[in-house]
Amino acid sequence: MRINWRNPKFLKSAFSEGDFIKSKFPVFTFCGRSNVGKSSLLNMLMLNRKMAKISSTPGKTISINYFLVDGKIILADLPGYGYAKRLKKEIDRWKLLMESFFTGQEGIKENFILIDARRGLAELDLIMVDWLKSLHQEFSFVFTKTDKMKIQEALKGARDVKAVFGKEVILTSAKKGIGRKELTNHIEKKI
Ligand SMILES: Nc1nc2c(ncn2[C@@H]2O[C@H](COP(=O)(O)OP(=O)(O)OP(=O)(O)O)[C@@H](O)[C@H]2O)c(=O)[nH]1
Ligand SMILES: [Mg+2]
Repeated sequence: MRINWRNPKFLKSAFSEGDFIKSKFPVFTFCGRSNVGKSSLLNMLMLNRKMAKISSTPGKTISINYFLVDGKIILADLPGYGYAKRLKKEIDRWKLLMESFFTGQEGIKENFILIDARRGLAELDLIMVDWLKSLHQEFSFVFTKTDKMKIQEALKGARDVKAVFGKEVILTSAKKGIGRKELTNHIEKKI
């Protein structure tokens, strides 16, 4: 289905299960480490620099932000993990919210796990992968910030991920607008 990406709308922020969207629309999520570039990538997709908030204090709010695009699909900006300065009780809140989201949110079609292309998959990302698998959730990998490295290195990283997981990696840079078409095509093919 074709989507007009120029027609996004912020729906709401969810802080607990009661806030989840009762959706008849397919939901695509964006998850990954704090500061990996989730909100920036969403803004690249929606061609709007201000739609998803890019905060200067990473990992500050533990909420899920929903966007409706073209009245057809929902994109969910999930709270990041791995923020070093987070308190234990905040980590527990993150776990609780994520667990109830992945089991309780209707219509989740696919989850994009964003990985900083320079870092590759770290331990917490692997835990996320295992967790999504155990919940029978579909996922794909997206490399972010590829503008910060040589393209050959990013491609090698993507090949390494493919060798382990058997999945193609979508290479992106929100700064340079790289990978937008690939990502939008990927989503449009799924609905
Ligand atoms: N060079 C470069 N910087 C980027 C890119 N994407 C995001 N950034 C920067 O990385 C920082 C974090 O970006 P965000 O989009 O806020 O990351 P996030 O994953 O949403 O962070 P949290 O919501 O705090 O978990 C910001 O300073 C962005 O400007 C990119 O493609 N290239
Ligand atoms: Mg963010």
